[in-house]
Amino acid sequence: MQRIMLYSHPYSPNPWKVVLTLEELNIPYIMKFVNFTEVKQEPYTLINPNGRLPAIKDPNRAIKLWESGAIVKYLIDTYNKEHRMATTIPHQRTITPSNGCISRYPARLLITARLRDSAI
Ligand SMILES: N[C@@H](CCC(=O)N[C@@H](CS)C(=O)NCC(=O)O)C(=O)O
Repeated sequence: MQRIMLYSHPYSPNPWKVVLTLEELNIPYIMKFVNFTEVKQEPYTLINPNGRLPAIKDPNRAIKLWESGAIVKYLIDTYNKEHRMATTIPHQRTITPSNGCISRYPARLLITARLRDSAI
């Protein structure tokens, strides 16, 4: 598998949701930091026309993608082969926020336990 390119910034939160997802799913990646002064101009806007971080390029599927929630969903849908993250139980998938990757980590276990306790 070729490494995914993640465009990121050390001090902004949204790219780190993607990092957590890549790490959790053991997806190989390279992280490139982009200065905020460069996000609204080419070449970065050729990757993300919205001029915001994060964005990814996945050479395995020839895909460019932006919006952290969309990226997290794409990575899970594409690479979550061992179900390390999102639950496979349909009603719990519905309740787990689709763009809140944080909730898929230890908090997911908490949510699952609470759902079981409250018998939703
Ligand atoms: N909804 C977007 C928000 C992206 C966003 O606002 N990114 C910030 C950094 S966390 C950014 O790029 N700011 C620079 C700018 O808007 O010029 C996402 O979740 O990816």
